[in-house]
Amino acid sequence: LAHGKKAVNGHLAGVNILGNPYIFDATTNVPDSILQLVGRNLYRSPDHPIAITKALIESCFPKPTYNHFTVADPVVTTHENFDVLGFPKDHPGRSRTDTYYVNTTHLLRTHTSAHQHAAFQSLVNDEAKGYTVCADVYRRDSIDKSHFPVFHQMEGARVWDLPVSADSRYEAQLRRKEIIEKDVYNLPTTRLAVKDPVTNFHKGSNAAQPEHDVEEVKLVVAHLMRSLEYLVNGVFEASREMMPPWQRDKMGPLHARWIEAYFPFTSPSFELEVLWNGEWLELLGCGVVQQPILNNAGLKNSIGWAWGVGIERIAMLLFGIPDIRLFWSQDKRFLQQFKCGHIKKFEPFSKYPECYKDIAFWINSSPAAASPIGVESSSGVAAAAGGDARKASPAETQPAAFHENDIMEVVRDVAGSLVEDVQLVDEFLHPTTGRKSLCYRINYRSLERTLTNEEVNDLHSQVAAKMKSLFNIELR
Ligand code: FA5
Ligand code: MG
Repeated sequence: LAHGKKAVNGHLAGVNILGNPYIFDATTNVPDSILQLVGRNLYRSPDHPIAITKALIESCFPKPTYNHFTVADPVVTTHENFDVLGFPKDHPGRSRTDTYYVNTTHLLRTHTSAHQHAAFQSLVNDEAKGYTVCADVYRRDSIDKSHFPVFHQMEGARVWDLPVSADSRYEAQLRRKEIIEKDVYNLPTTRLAVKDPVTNFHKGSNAAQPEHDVEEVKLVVAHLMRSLEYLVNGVFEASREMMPPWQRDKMGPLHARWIEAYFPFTSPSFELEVLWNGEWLELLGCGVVQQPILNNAGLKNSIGWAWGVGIERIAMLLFGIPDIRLFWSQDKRFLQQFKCGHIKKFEPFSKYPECYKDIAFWINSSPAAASPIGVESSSGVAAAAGGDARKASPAETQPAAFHENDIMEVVRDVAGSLVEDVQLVDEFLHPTTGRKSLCYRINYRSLERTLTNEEVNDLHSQVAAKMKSLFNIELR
């Protein structure tokens, strides 16, 4: 069992996650429906598309240069997930509307970067100069075909030693330049058409860090970009190979583009997008590691890059899997299609009918506006997140101000993976009262069977009831 609950004085006051007990408090907002998914470890079933993709990515970052890790337990401290990475105190990622908190000090990791510090520490005095780490990560997020509250990430990093003494700096840089350039040339990316960003490494918010040599940073960035293009090119080649020749020959290159990005723990930072089914799809974020992070981990004399990729995004591309919920399917018609080490196009089994329902409501002006994590006293959001946290939460007399991610959470809690997507279809500001009205369209569809009308109506009225009881809104 991944988790079991403990009752204290008749109240559900905590939870056991993978053998470790946690006490709930006013910050708790992790619902049961999410805890159910902890410990599934999809990447450990060799025939699962997540595991096949993980292995393919690892093969692009081979031993002995890179060590490969996985971390089964998703509970980390706020220090590991945010503080050590330099997240500002008011960063939106820390908010309870975005993150699942077990309690004030512990949360379900929102990214594999939560293990960056430990992974860098493991490189001190090690033969390896880099690592990959793969794990399940958790986010309160919107619901659609490419977003699910639990998904998998893989992070990679590579460091090079910096010369200790200033004398050897120039010579060492030349040597390193040679090594990096040789690496870069050895990474074929023939099938890729890439657009680079125009970056000014000298100034601006995405510049080289002050303690770095700009020429050196350019090289490290080139190595980073080529390494990731090599990865994407490899994935694309693998998916081309499963096409019939007549189709393969007609295919042009894969279009990709680099765009500038921001992460608290890298500078400069970038994201890589690919053109897929006519739309730009973000695959990964990356950048040159903030020097204080390396220094804190005992790598004072190193410079390095890091990246983080969504495994589902790559797997969807590779296998042609159309809906991110399918990865969690226990349906044999899904699971039996994949075999360790083989890439093959997913053959959709019959799609069951969809059923749309709308929910519209007025937002009442709320006296208790949302406040940042830690300061919040009224915990309607914890309540929104589900059963247990709600009972444990001390203050919940006032309905909370509504946030977009809250409806996603309510829907998920009521209907789980029976919902394909939730979209805001109408937004209206009343001209005289100034009140705002929102209308969301919920698309109910099971991947495994046809839902009955009664069933959908029942789910939908549960969603409405829950919304009404938890938030300061008025259903229309
Ligand atoms: C991060 O999580 C950074 N930790 C990545 C990073 C690592 C940057 C190291 C620099 C250095 P981001 O939030 O953009 O960044 O997520 C990274 C990738 O995860 C995205 O590009 C996307 O592929 C995937 N992803 C993000 N949210 C979801 C989601 N809800 N469902 C599926 N995949 C997602
Ligand atoms: Mg991103």
